[in-house]
Amino acid sequence: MTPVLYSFRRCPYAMRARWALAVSGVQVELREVLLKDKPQEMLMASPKATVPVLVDTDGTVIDESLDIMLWALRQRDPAQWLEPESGSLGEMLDLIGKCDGEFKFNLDRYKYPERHSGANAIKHRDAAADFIGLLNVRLAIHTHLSGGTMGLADAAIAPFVRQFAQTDSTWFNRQAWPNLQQWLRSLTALTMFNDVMQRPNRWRPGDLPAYFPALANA
Ligand SMILES: N[C@@H](CCC(=O)N[C@@H](CS)C(=O)NCC(=O)O)C(=O)O
Repeated sequence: MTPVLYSFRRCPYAMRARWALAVSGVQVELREVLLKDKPQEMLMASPKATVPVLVDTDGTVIDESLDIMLWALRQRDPAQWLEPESGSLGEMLDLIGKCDGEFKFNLDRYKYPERHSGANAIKHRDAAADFIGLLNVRLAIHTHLSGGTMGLADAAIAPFVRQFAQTDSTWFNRQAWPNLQQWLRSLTALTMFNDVMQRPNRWRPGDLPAYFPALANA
């Protein structure tokens, strides 16, 4: 039996969960869903109805992306994502909390002002930019958010910074955040990120299982 992950390719929360699975090598059966037409199997496991959702072999359900990352990395952590070179795991979790809290709030209103009763996109872009500036300062010290190699915080935060960058890439590229821009370019150029962003077919009950990450010798 293999744990099941309900996922949506373009969701930044699902991306970071897949990234941790990819680096840990903990394999799941990947079920790609449509947010507009979520399968009953997923809704029964997690009525909260957000992706990603992990259903473990013993039936345990984990429906928060960060918890899925920790679940995978606590089983296998060959790249030591949970052992930052600089700072502590607690400090990484605090930084991720800032991303998921205030930064995500402003990102949503910058990206989709029409979905938030006509929020002022520029005001929210500039508020979100405070967090980007903070990351840029951290990245002047090390190439990654918690040292010289990639860790949990990089994978947990980069999918959201990528969304921020893509909202108006011309504007983003003009900003003076050289360390942050380089960090984002290098992370998204990784082969592993490419694997995380593979386009799966939509899952339907009865399909043959699609495993993620793919086994090297499969
Ligand atoms: N806190 C959750 C948030 C997950 C989340 O909000 N995912 C979005 C997609 S990116 C979702 O499923 N939204 C419900 C919907 O669009 O129907 C986590 O970290 O897993």
